[in-house]
Formats: sequence, structure tokens, C-alpha cells
Amino acid sequence: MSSLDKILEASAKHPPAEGVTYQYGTAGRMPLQAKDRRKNLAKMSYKEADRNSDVLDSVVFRCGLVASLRSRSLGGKTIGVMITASHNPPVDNGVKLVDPTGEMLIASWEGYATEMANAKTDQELVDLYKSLAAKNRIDLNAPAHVVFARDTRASGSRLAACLTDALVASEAKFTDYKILTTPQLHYMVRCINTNGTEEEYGEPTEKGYYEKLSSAFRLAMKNKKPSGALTVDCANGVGGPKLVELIKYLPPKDESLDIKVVNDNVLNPDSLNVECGADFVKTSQRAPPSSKAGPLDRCCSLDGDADRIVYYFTDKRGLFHLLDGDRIAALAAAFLADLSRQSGLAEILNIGVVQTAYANGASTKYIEKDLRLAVRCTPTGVKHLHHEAANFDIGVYFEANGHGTVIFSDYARKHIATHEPKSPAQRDALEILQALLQLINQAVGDALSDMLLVEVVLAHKGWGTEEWLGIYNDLPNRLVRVVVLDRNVFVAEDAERRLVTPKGAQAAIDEAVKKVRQGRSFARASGTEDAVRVYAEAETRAEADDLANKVAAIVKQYG
Ligand code: 16G
Ligand code: MG
Repeated sequence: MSSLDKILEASAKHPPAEGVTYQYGTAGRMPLQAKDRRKNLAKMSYKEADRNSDVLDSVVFRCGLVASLRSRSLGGKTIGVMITASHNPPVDNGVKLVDPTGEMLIASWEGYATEMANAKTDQELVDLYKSLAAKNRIDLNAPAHVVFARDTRASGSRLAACLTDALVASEAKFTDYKILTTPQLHYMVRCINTNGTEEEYGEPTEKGYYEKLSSAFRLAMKNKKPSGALTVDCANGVGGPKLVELIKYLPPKDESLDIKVVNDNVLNPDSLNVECGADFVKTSQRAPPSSKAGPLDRCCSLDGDADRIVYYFTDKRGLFHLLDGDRIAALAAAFLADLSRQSGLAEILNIGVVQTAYANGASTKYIEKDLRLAVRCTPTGVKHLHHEAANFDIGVYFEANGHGTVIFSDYARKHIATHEPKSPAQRDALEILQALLQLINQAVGDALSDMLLVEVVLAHKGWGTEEWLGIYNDLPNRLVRVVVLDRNVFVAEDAERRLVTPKGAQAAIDEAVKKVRQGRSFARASGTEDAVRVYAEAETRAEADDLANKVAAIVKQYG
């Protein structure tokens, strides 16, 4: 039987759900944005488990075909597929593709994935598969290699089977890594594709990942001991067992970092992301109700697939303080700038920070004015930030919600590896910089790697949570979700800071902002939900709230 016949036959086992349109979303993840055609723009609900299964099997199967095509289009390089719905409820799921460098799938192929997911019949799917191959001059008999993994969701193994069906039918070689964090899968992809090259990234095994992180952590710490323990909330997701494993490779807790793992129950999949995890903490601005941390205790939360992290603590008066992605970026950028100065590399390495419009204005000001580093703003979504960060030798990028990492240019990597220190002090700084190059996951934001980075910086600075909080004062801000008839009429420009349409809306927003001290506000259509998000900040809480409400009213009026 030809491969095309096999695909036709296998596809019949994974029919698409009726009346659903799929779209590759902001997250670079497929099904959360499915739209109900009859209601046109209503968001599909994945709350019911049975609905969920119907909706996703065909999507994952078809993404498998796209992964095979993509691998063939790149001379058989390894492509990754991750099955996860990140911070979303346990019954949701999703799928995303990873390009050979370990970065997210390039945008043009997101379009292909969307087309494939929406083919109405098996024959239409095969025809599209053939036409995409022809259009991109892909030889369907060329070798293809795909690796995949999933988080701890109950539907994961069933969806992995759908994916396997597609890889078998399309005659791709594949490796099932079973359960991994999203960044671990990205790491595997990068390791496999750089194996035997000058850019060799590491050993493509879980053990290789832990060894790389732990040895880099030891070197970067230089025997400094962090003050106090760190409590890590793992969102009852895949980050839990993986962190427990990582700890076995780290130095003993009495000599170095003492990590307390909480919310690591993956035996009950229903507890995933429920009242815990990075998204809960960031959106509700409080610690998980189960938290037993005392005043000033350093805590952090991962999200359900461990690609996102936020820190927080409660002060002596019982007030909760979030140390979000903006803070992590500021901390990391300050430390990297110090090290590049101290090692004698400041003249030749250009360091910058990439944020989105959601970054608190105070963080932007701190990085530009106090650290004297360049700041760039991009639209929401990790791939945009990553892309922009690549324009710096050392590009620090974080979204306020805790997605982010640091990437080093080839030029920076070369100079950090070969620079001759001129003094013992230069040598010390250079060694830390070299260790950070290994510690930081440069394929994608990685909560575990980001956490170790933060711990290294705090230990070197001798800081606790309060000192970190003290680097700047956040401007009071408010985020409002506005439900409108059609969010697609809200088209933004200037890194989502201004609306092009509906006509007149931006002028009205400008008018409202003008009246407020240190006011800033913008509205953008969400990429993951059927709503428009409004952000506002101002000098005082009352003004920020008031501005957010005014702008929300404008959005409603024009929507
Ligand atoms: C996705 C993105 C995240 C972004 C969020 C915005 C990735 C891996 N995830 O979760 O970066 O902040 O979408 O959601 O890129 P929104 O469009 O609904 O505001
Ligand atoms: Mg995530």
C-alpha cells in the first residue's frame, strides 16, 4: 500500500469533529482556538471530556502529518511534537510543533497546520498533504524524523497514539519520549539536530538534561549558598516529577539550594493547575491556598508544562508580592550586564531586554534608566520575543506572565568561550558567564532552568525576596477581559500598543489616558480566548482601575 493510501486509511480512524474550525493560536498550539462555525466566533468549550476527545484526535493526527512534511522539507532534520495544554484545565489538551533548532514552528507552517486541521474529508486531507509537498518541493519518500512527548494529562496517551498513527502512515521514523516538560522536549530536538556539530547542545536524554543543568548550576554558584529555602509549586503537573528528578543531580541541600517541592501530585490528573501553578498565582495575585510558606519565604510556581515561572512572597505584614517575568528579566539583565563588565566583554557584547506591552512601565524604566540597557517591545507570544531577542548578543526576554529566557548570539558564544581574562576578577566573572551559557535553556523559556538562574543571581547578590522587590516599585495596574461580538475587528499595531480599527477607538483611548498621571493603556484581541484584553497602569491604584474601566467601556462601545 502506498503511503498516501495508508494516510487515507488511518485518517478515517480519526475523523474531525463536526462544525469546528481550528486555528494555530498565540501559543503556537492548536486546538484551544477552535471556533464553532454555527456561532461563527464562539470559543469551543473543551470542558466536557468526551467533547474534548472528539475534537482533538483528528488535530493531533494531522499535526503528525505536518511534522513529517516539515522534517522532509528540511532534509530529515528532527521535528518535535508536544502534547500539552499548559496552564489550562485538566480536560483541555493541545499540540504544538517544534522546529529543528528547538524553537517554535515558523509562522508560515502554522498556516499549513491550520489548513491541514481544517480539511473536511480524508481525501481532502490527502490532497492537501500532496499539494503542500508539491508547493514546497518536498520528496515524500525522503527520510523524516519526529520526536514527541506529552504532559501528565489523562488524554495524553490517547492523543500520542493518534500521533503515532500519522507518523506510521506517513512513514516517518519517530521516538516517543513519553512524559516530559515542554522545554525538555525542545531541548531534545535541539540536541538531536546539533549532535556532532560545533553547536552540540547536549545529550538528547533526560539524564543528559539534568546533568547539563546541574553541572552548570554548580559552576555558576561558585560555592555561594542561597539564603533560606525555596518552595516550588509545580501546579500538580509534569514539572513535579521532573523537578524531583533534577534535585537528585543538584548539590546536597545543606551545601547549596534547599528546594521544597509542593503541588506535585500527578497521580490525580484532575488537580492539574487547580488553585495552584503560575497562572493561578499571576491572575489571582495570591499564593496557592494550600501554601504553608511563612513571611519572606521565597516561593515560585511553575505552570502545567513547566515553561513558565513566577516568584512571590508574603511580607512581614502579610502582604503578598509577586515577582513576575518583568522582575526576572530585570534581575537576569542586571546580573548579565555586571558579568560582561567584570569579565571585560562589555565593549563587544550588546545586551538588551525584550518585553511586551504588558510589562510594567516601572520595569521598563528601571532597565532603560538604571541598567542603561536597550528595551524592545513586541507583540504577545513567545515566538515574537524570541525573534527580537536574537538581534542582541545577549537577549533577555520575558513576558510579565513568566514565559522567557536568555539567548546568546553565535558571536557572544564564541567570545565568552575564548576570551582571555586579564585578572583573577575577570576570570571569576567569565567563568560564571560560561556556566550561565550552559544553565540557560536557549531553545525556549524553561521554568526549571529559569529558576536555577534566579537562584544563582540572588545567591551572588546576597539578596532575598525583599531586596529583589526593592529594585523598583511597580506601577499599579489592572487587566480587564471584555467580551465583544467579534474580537477580530480589534486590529492592533505598534506591538499591540495601538488600535488601527475600529476607527475612532484609539483616539478615545488616547483621550482617556491623557487625563491620568503616568497613565498607559491598550486594548488587544486575545489570541487564546474569544475576548479583548484591556491593560491599564497609572500612578495610583484608583487611577489605574478607573482608566481600565474607561478603556473597557470604549472597547464595548466600539466592539
Ligand atoms: C500563550 C502564549 C503566551 C502569551 C499568551 C497570551 C506561548 C508559549 N504562549 O499562552 O506567551 O502570553 O498566549 O494569551 O507563546 P492571550 O493572547 O489570550 O492574551
Ligand atoms: Mg506553559
